[in-house]
Amino acid sequence: MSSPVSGGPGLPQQRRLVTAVPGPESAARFARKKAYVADGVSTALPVFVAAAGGGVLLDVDGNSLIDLGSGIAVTTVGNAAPEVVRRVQEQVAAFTHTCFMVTPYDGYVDVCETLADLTPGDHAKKSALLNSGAEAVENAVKIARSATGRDAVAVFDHAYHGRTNLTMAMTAKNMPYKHRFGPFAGEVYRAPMSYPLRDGMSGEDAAARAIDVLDKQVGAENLAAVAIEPIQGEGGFIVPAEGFLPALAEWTRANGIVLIADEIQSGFCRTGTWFACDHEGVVPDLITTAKGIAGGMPLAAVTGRAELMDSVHVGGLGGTYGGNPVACAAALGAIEEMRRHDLPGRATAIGELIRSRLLDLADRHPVIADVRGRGAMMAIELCQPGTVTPDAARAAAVSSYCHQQGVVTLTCGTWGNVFRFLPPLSISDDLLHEAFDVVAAGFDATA
Ligand code: PLZ
Repeated sequence: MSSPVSGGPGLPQQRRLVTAVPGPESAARFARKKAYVADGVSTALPVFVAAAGGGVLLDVDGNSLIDLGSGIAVTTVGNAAPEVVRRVQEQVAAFTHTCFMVTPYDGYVDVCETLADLTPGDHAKKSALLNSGAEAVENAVKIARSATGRDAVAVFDHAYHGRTNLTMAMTAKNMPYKHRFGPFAGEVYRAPMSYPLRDGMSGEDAAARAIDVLDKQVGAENLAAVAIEPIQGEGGFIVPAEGFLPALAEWTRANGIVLIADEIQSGFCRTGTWFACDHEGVVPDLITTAKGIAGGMPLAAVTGRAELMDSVHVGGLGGTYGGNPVACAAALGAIEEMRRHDLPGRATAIGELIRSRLLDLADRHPVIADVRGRGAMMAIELCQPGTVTPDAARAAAVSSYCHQQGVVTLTCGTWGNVFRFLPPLSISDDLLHEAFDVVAAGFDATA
């Protein structure tokens, strides 16, 4: 209802509370949300945003909050990043849509060429552009099935791949993603994930365990694809033990199975490299990207070996909006920001700062059973002290404390007991320190 306020990095970079959080303006808007928006669409923090940029969100009450969520790992380059705004404005004034399947345009091809360059591996690559992460995963499975002539798809415990019918089947957690939404797509099989805190296994042993399950319960020759998040996102920021991903990649290669890396949450500089696969030199056959790719505009992609991508018949891939010109302009702007400001390097530095703050916190609070993650994708898992029994209530309590103090935090995990930190890479060290002071105070206040 209100007219937009300018955001971007020019917004005052501060935490400043002028009302309770949420304030009266947000509360009034939330009542309208209740009246007109389906209850199934929930919100983590009922604060309505007026502008955002750098490392802050400005709400309609005039509160300035520190952002440790980036809209779930989307505004990696910062909200309303200058190069995204500039290119979107230019594009939106030139034309907003033609449908690439009707009459093509440069932006789409530019994004595909850039993806071929940035994604892991030196082989010839091609891409198809879609609207959402789930749609990218669906298309990766279509391509893998078409290329192999096989049906089965393997996924992992704690996996999250989306909310469409096929991707619900691929997602592990029932509540809230799958409950009462079945029946689900068939030929999806689940293997045990490497979860160092809970299984204590080496990467090689955890891979052998997963491969044995797939071999015995599905059969390698029936598998079209193995889909995996190289660092699991919604499932709890689970970083598999070193060696797990390379062993899996070797097995899929030896058996003609398409390895799909779902880098929708971990990709585009988030973990300190362009893609999380880069940390162990894993080269997937197909990679799915979305979120951080376009600075907040809806865009997703499947990128992969040219011969796999081209196994699909002409006309077999597409969609009305996939690779929309405005979203492509945003992606080119976001990638320009990532290159210009060395955002992989910035993510590494942010990761070091966060890790040291979290290790310090873990020393003082035995409820923190694990500090993990890479780059600006960090988390702590909360358990009853001395055990691995999840403590979701504590995670919720600390998160709610942070929200009230003007720090936007998110939780995740199969048991809801993981506190995750995904700041925009445009955030300053000062704001990060201030945010972690608040997180620390949250642990003290709820002890
Ligand atoms: N694959 C690895 O992280 C999206 C989901 C939020 P879409 N994660 C955030 C929610 O509750 O809906 C995600 C992901 C990974 C796929 C997806 C799906 O991406 O763009 O949300 O469809």
